[in-house]
Amino acid sequence: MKIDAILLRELHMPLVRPFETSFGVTRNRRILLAEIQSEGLTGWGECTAGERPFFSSESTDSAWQTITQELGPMLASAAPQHGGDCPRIFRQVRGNHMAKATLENAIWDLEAQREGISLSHLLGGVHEKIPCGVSLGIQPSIPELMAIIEKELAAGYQRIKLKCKPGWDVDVFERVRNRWPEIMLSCDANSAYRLRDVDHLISFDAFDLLMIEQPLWHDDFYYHSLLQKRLKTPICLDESIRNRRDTLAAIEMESCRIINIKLGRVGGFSEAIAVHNAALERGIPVWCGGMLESGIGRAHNIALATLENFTLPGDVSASARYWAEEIIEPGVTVSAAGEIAIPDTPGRGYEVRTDLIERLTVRKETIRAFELVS
Ligand code: OSB
Ligand code: MG
Repeated sequence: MKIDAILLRELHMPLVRPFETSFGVTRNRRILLAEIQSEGLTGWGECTAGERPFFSSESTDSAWQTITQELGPMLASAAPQHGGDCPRIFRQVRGNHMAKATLENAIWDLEAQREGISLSHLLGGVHEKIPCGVSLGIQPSIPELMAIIEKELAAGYQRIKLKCKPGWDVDVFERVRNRWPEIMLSCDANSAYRLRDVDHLISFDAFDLLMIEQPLWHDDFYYHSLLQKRLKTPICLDESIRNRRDTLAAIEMESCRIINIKLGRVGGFSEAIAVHNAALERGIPVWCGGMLESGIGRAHNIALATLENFTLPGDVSASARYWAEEIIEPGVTVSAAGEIAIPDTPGRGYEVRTDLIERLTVRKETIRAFELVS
């Protein structure tokens, strides 16, 4: 496909409520969207980098730089036939997975439109609906958390994930389990614990958690493997898994029994599919993580989660939980059974509200191909 134009924008979008993790609080998102024009079609991609480089080393500003200075010109100079061509086009740039995914995912969206099939179908998806859970941030008090859980369970969500850190863990789990002995419950530490906390982490086994997500260092496999040997509860890795090789290493070392796949963290749909397939072949279930995405990233997550081995409820939930105004139409909704129905229209399956996007845009830049030097 001939790339006619690449436009990168930054949008400011306030969350309907703050989201607190062990590494900080997010109130307002600074979201980058790539809009790629090709042969009369428009593909959209979203950057999942945080405002600060706390979840990973990327940030909104680092991704802006990498996309406008490096990846955008590389893509504009290439003629990708498939989304799967992007890793080769970007191969000289190390890391910067979230920046790469922003562009690669827009090409997959374009490709699905060109082929007249849904993005889910293009990816090889098999599920017609996906099970949904919610990720609940650290709250000012346990009663406030209990009220939120009550509301989300009433809405139908199939799994409750609690963000945790030292001081917001076992007391919270105990209160939640006493009130709801049967629910699917998990926790996510975002690397908040250290080896001195191993006995404390073992005490989490009393709460019948579905998994403990990323308890130790963000870049570790070895110490997670030692910890997993001592825990009954499965460890799920998020931050540590950057690609297929990491997936194989983690499974081989028994660092985890479950994997969270995030499109941005692994660099886009190609690598996400490779991680998925590696886990599937080794009997390790996966689920789709979230990064407080707007509708574009959410639509991409939904398509990804239709692949066969996405068997556990993901962190992909309704648009209204994050946004007063959503940039896709219709916004993502979740049924009373806690499921999202997969759209079957060509491409991402949700219309883009360009008027609203324009209103929320604080900067935009057109990216051109590298000048040819003679
Ligand atoms: O670790 O899964 C995480 C949000 C920001 C950064 C990291 C994480 C999260 C979430 C939120 O858990 C998931 C969502 O609702 O989008
Ligand atoms: Mg996580």
